[in-house]
Amino acid sequence: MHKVELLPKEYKTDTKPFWCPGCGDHGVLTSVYRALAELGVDPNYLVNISGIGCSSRLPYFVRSYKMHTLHGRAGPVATGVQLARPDLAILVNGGDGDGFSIGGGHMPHLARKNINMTYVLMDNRIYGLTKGQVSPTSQRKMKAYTTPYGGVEEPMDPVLYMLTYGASFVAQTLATNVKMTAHLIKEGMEHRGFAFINVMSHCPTFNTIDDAKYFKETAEEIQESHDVSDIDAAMHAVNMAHKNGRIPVGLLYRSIRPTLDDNMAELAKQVGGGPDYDLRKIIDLARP
Ligand SMILES: Cc1ncc(C[n+]2csc(CCOP(=O)(O)OP(=O)(O)O)c2C)c(N)n1
Ligand code: SF4
Repeated sequence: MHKVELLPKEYKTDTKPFWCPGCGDHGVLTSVYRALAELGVDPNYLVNISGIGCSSRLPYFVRSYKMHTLHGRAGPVATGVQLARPDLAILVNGGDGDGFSIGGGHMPHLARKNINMTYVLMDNRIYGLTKGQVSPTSQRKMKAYTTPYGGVEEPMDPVLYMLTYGASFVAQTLATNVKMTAHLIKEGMEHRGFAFINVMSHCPTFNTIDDAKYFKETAEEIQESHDVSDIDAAMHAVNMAHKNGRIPVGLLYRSIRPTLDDNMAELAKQVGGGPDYDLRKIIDLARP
C-alpha cells in the first residue's frame, strides 16, 4: 500500500455530505476518514467504488479516485479495477438492497475468489434513497412503503452469508460506534483478501424500528476468547446471537489465503506470460 501522512479531515472533499441529519451513514464516513488517516492511505492510490443508494453517495465525500456505478454492480466494477491495478487500495461501499438484493448474485464470487478489496456495507434494513421499501435485511414485522401491514418474508443475515461464501475477513459493527468501525475498516484494508464489514447504519427518516437505540441495545460484542481463525466458531457466534435476539459486533473471522490477483500472477509466471510474450506462438497454434 502506498502511504502518506494525513489527518482524518484531510480526506474530506469540498462536497458536504447530503444525507439526512442523524443518518447513520455520517458515522460510517467519519470512521472511513479515521481508518484512512490511521493507515496513511495515499489518496492517489485509493479507489472508492459504490453502487446506488443513499449509502452509495459516500465516495463523493472521500478524497480518492472514485466510481459511483450502477445499482448492485459496485463489486464487479471494483473487481475489474483491482485486477487491472493490483497496486491500488480498493474501498467499496453500498447498501443492503444494493449488495444483497440486486447485487446478490455478485457477492458470493467476490468472497469465493478472494478479491483484494474492502467492502463496507451500510445496513439500514430498508431502501433509503427510494423512500423506504423493505430490503432483504428488513425485520418481517416492519411496516414500510410496500408492506403497509408488515412483511411476508424473513430477513437474511449478511455476515452469515459472507462466512458461507468464503470471505477471508468478516466483521460487523455499528455506525454509532465510530471507534470500533474505524478500527475494523483499518484492519479490513490491511488484510490481503476480500474483507467484508457490515455496519448497522440506522435510517431515522424511513426505518423507525431499527433505530440507533435499537441497534445499540441489541448489539453484543464478540467475546475476547473468540478464535477469529475458526470458521465454525464464527458461525456458532452468529447463530447463538440470533437465538438470543442479539447482533454480534466485532471481528468474526480472518484467514489468509491467496487472492485472485496472486493466483493469476502465479499462473502467468508458471506459463511464461508477460508483456513481452511472443504472440506469434499463439498464432502458430492455429496453423494447419
Ligand atoms: C437497476 C435499478 N433498479 C432500481 C433502482 C432504484 N433504486 C435506487 S436506490 C435503490 C435502493 C436503495 O436501497 P439500498 O441499496 O439499501 O441503499 P440505501 O439508499 O438504503 O443506502 C433502488 C432500488 C436503480 N437505481 N437501478
Ligand atoms: S433516507 Fe435514510 S439512509 Fe437515506 S440519507 Fe436519509 S436517513 Fe440516511
